[in-house]
Amino acid sequence: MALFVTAPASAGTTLGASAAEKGRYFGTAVAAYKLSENAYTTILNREFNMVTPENEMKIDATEPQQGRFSYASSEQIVNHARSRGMQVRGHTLAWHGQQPGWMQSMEGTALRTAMLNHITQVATHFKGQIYSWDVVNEAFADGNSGGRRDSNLQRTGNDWIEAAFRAARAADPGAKLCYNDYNTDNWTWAKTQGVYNMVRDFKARGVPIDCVGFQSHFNNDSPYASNYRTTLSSFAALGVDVQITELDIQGASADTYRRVVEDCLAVARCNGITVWGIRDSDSWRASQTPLLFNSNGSKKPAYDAVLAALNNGTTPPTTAPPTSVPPTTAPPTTAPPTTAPPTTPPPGQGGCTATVTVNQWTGGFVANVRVTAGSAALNGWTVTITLPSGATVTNSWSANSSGTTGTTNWTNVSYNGRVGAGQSTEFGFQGTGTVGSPSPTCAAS
Ligand code: 9MR
Repeated sequence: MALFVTAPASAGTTLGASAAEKGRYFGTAVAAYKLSENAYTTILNREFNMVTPENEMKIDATEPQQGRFSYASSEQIVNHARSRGMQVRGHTLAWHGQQPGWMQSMEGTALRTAMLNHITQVATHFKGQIYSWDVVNEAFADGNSGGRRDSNLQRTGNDWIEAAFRAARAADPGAKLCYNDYNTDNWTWAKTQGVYNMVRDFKARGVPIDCVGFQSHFNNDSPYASNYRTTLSSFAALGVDVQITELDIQGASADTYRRVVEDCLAVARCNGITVWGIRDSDSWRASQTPLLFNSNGSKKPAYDAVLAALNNGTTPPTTAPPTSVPPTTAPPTTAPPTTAPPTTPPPGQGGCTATVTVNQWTGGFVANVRVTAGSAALNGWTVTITLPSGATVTNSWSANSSGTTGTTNWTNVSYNGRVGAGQSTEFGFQGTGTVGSPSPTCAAS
């Protein structure tokens, strides 16, 4: 008797096709000088439907001398991709890194003008050919400040990022405009919260931002964390798309790659995933063997895990789903009522619970609070948290607070008051001092 194992009819056999069946793309960074290498383009053309020039669209490549633009290698990649039905992510219009010498020595108004001109020229040149632009790259500082990185661009004024986005929108209104960064994958990290607050502010003030890129270079210093899905869904809840833009994983754990794919598939506004190179030998960190293909071009276990995850994923609902945190209430110990309960209790009557996750460092903290509706939908909620003396809230998101010290009441904002039965939403705050392990209470309203 013969046994046949058949894939579901809809299962794709390549990364790009399988991602497309889930309404997403699967991309890679591409180096122009490798396009003449057959082994490289064979994999590229077979597997991927999104391409990011690895270095060719950076400022030093596209404007090597001020006012003299150079597009040969970037056009080579764009033409290779688009002639084969692949789309292109543009990377990057404004960055402290890889500036040409003339820009490195600039400051102030002259630099601001030069930056805006660069954005206008390059985005106009590629107008209509770019799926999404990394308009600004890596503008936030590492560590616990949650603030901006110092650079000559930052020193032109804190509004340099929004000025960059406005110039990009004017030049190519059809491209999605992204802010892109690394070490912003872990929801509890101050840098993540800093970027989150900027995006929330941009959305509130109408700055034209459409997406946030999460580079997702995972390694021993910046490992994948299980709250990654919370990061993606929290940003998406601000009204932006999210994209995984430079994925590589030290050691290429198949399990971690699978989880990253599942996290993207679980968030409706996660548009797709780009890995930062094809073969391990193509990686900027080749010694970490972080990619999906061996240096000889063969598929690694991580490749199989990614393909399987893409094929098993289900189409998510159009609103961001709750992340998979188990319910915090214990199951009832009493026997169920003998009469059938109402199937749809009125809003709020099922109560709510709240849990808090704290990231504490010397002198400061970030607290993330998850509000979970009970057996009925919430129309609004209030969470009460008592802060120990010495702890002071300096900043918060996705809730309004009654105060900054002592007993604080946190109520929903307009877009997160409605929570379906058994569903969750999140808010958070940052502060100085030591917050300990608060025990929040939740009341439905
Ligand atoms: O992969 C890129 C490598 O070839 C360059 O030498 C390097 C120089 O800055 O940039 C690498 O790509 C970076 C990307 O542009 C932004 N995020 C971090 C990437 C890895 O350094």
